[in-house]
Amino acid sequence: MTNEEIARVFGEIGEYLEMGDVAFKPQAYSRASAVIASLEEDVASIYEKGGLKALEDIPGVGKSLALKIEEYLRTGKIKYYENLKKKTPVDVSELTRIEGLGPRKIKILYKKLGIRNVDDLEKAASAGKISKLPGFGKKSEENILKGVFFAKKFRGRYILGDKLQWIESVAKDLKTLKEIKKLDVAGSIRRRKETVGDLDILAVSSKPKPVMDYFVSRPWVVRVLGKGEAKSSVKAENGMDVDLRVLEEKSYGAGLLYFTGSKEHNIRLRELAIKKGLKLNEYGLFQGKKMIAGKTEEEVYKALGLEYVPPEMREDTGEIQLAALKKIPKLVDYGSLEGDLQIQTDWSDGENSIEEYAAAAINLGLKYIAITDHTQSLKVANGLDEKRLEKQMLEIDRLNKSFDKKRIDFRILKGAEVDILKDGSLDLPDKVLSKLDIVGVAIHSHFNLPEKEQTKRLIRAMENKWSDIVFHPTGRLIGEREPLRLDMEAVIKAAKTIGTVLEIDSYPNRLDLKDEYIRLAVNMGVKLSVDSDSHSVRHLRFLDLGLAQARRGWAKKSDIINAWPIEKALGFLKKNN
Ligand code: DGT
Ligand code: CA
Ligand code: CA
Ligand code: ZN
Repeated sequence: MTNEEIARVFGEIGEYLEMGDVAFKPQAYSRASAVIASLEEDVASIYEKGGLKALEDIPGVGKSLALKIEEYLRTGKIKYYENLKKKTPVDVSELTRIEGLGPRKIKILYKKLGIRNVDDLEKAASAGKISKLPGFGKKSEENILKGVFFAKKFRGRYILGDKLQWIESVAKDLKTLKEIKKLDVAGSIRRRKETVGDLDILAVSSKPKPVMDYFVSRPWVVRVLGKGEAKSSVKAENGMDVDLRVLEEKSYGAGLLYFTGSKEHNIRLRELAIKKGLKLNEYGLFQGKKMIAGKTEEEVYKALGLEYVPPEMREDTGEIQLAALKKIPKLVDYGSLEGDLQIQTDWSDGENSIEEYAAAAINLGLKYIAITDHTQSLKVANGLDEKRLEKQMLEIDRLNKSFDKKRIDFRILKGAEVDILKDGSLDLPDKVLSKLDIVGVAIHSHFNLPEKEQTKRLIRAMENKWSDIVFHPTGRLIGEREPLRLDMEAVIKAAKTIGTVLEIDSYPNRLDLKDEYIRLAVNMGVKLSVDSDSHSVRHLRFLDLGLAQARRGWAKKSDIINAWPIEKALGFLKKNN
């Protein structure tokens, strides 16, 4: 459970070092931070089993970083980090989330104006002090104010995908207590909302007292916010609040329903109960004093005359009406993807080779992947030109042949994440695109065009005969960057007419398309793909987050082309070329 904390500290060290204009080291720390954040195994247990040596075996972790991890595990602190923080006491992680503010600018703002956090930043920008600094100007002051507004909206919320591993480890930790008979995570996390406020846990136990004692004394608890007989709240090491409620078995379903929410869904259900002369609360569904349902959620829905509603749909956006008609769609299942259509390798800005991705994908049970490295105009990502792409195709042919030979049922598709230029033309000529199985198109520049122009640009890219999929269509970065100004209804309509697939990018801070647009696309019969956007083999597991978003958008297997066998998926794309 310490992984997240160490990752955060290493990330901040990287940012501090960048402020100090150190050339090489910052990347080493940010890379190690990313690796540790997504490690399956807890560093504490790695260390316990193999000591310092085992820590050094973690990719990107050398001797000096391993020593720092050891120090943290032993003392709960890293002196080096504490010193950097003392020297420049600014909240780097909060400030770097503001678009356009990097460590260097943060340093100037601190040195010249004493800005330490987003509140200071807001005051200085509102007072017009920032535009007077060299290298800032009126425009960037305006942008900073916009960024502040955005950051404040996000405050106190966490990106689901960043916390899920930690959440699972907390649940596992609590389940080890023998007095706990059953345990589930509820709230927005169970609904798989893209950002979540706190962790709500429900448990069944006939002995709540030892459960409460155990909960508040876990080593990852930094503060007890409240302790009662059957409910307690704590603050965890990563800043998140955690609530634990103990329920009786006979009320567990009603409790789970209530604490899963959403609040709006609950209110609707309660109204429905009242209409039927019943009463619904977190203890059960009652007729007068008699409890008529409550042990399971299914039972409660049924007694209300409803079909079961999957947690991802419980947002009061029409799901209860569907449940009353027994028309809840069969949502796409977790783990049901056959392929992944967006992967960046070490040919551009990814960490792993094509071969390593193939091995990892096979391991996850996938049947095919498309290699979609960036193209030439994206220089920061070492984008591929025609020549290198041709070379990559040969490598893919070679690997596919080797699978045939070994009778492995797996295919690597040739693809690219082709940059959309300012006017909507594509970054590679048609004769190259025609050789690819998967042409993903994506916007990585000119984010600020007005809606009309941006919409026209994207649709023009979709109209290219060879484009198959729009990758991360709205370009948003949750808590960090607003979506592009796009007329999404027009984009989705165009996708329907042209036959373009729209992607659900599964990267935790993208989830793009988001639920609302997924529903719109599904309603209009537009096909989707759920891709990992991996930059490392460790990212392939994000696919389930994309599927969660797909389920929140009411998507079925028939809506998602890479949930289909490869021939069918390719057939669909070909038909539209
Ligand atoms: P979050 O934590 O902000 O991401 O969102 P939730 O949905 O997890 O909300 P939270 O943690 O405040 O409460 C958990 C669930 O408890 C919520 O989804 C529904 C239920 N709940 C909380 N407050 C109320 C309320 O005032 N009325 C009703 N009907 N349900 C409530
Ligand atoms: Ca919650
Ligand atoms: Ca809560
Ligand atoms: Zn991209």
